[in-house]
Amino acid sequence: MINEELPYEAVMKKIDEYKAITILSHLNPDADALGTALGIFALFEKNKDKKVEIVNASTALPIHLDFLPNFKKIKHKMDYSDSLVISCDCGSIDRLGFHLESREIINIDHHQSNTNYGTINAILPQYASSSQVAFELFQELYTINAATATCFYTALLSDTRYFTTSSVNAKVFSVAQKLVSLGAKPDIISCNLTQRRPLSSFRILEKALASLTLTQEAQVATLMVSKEEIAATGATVPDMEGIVDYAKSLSTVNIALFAMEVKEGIRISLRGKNLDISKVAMAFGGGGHKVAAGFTFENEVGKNALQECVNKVLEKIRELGLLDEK
Ligand SMILES: [Mn+2]
Repeated sequence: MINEELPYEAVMKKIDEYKAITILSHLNPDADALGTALGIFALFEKNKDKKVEIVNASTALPIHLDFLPNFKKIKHKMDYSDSLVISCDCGSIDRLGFHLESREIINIDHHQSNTNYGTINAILPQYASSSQVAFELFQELYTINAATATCFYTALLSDTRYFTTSSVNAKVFSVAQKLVSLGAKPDIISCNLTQRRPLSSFRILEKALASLTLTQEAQVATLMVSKEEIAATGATVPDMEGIVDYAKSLSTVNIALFAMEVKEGIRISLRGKNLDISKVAMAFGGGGHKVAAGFTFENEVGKNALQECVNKVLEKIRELGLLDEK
C-alpha cells in the first residue's frame, strides 16, 4: 500500500545516516503523541546498530497509558546530542519543548496547522491519527511487531474518540484491522483508556461542569477551572483531558471551550461541530484540527485572568463569524 504522499525513501536514507535516534512528542502529550512515539521506539528497540531514546519534555504524563510497552523508558531530558530527531504528533517545533536548532528532524504528524519544520515531513492532515501516518510509513520499511501495533492502535482509538470522529473512514478500520492482526488487543486497550480514571479527574470534572455557561444562543458552551480548584482536587493536566468534550455533547452547542489556569498561563481547548475551530486557535498563535484545537495565553495572571481570557476567545468567535456560517 504505497502512498505517494509519504517520503519512504528519504526517511529510510536519513535513518541509515544516523547511529542514534531521539524520539520526541508534543508537550502535555496525549495518547496519540505517546502511542506514536512508543510504537516507533519499539521498531528500533532490538536493533543493535542504533541507540534509541524516547523523550517528552513534560514530567506529568497520562499515567493510564503505562500499559503501553516501554512507557517507563520515557525520559524528560535528551541525552544524545548528535541524534536524528523523530517528532511525533507535534504541529510546531516549539511544542516539542527542546532547543533543536541545527538538528535534523523527521516530522510525523496529521495536524493541519503543522508548520513543516522537519528536514523530512511526513504529514497527512486527512489521517485520523499520527499513528496512522507512522503505520503507513513504517510498515513499508520495517516489520511491525505486537508492541508497535499495540501503541499505534491505542493512539488511533484515542484520536478517533473510539472511532467516532469525522476522520474515521474505511481506511481507518482497515488500519485498525491490520493492527489487531499484528497483535493489538482491543479489549485490553479500551479498558485501559476508559476504566482507569483517577478520582482527581472526577473531582475536577465536577468543578468544570459547575462553571458551565452558554452564550451566543446556547451555541457556545464554556467550562473553566481556576488554579485553586485544580490544586484543591489534586488534578494534573492529563486528568483534564476530555472535559471539553462534555460541553460539546450538549445538543444546542456548536462550539465548546474549556479554559484551565495552569503553570504556563491560561490554556484553552476548543471543539467544534461541523465548523473550523482551528481558525480561532490560529488567531491566538495556536493550532490543531478543524474540530479540535487549542492554545495558551501565556503569563496571564490575576484574579480575573481566567474570565478575561475566555471573553477574548468568545469575542474572536463572534468576530470570525464562525456560527453565522451554520
Ligand atoms: Mn494526534
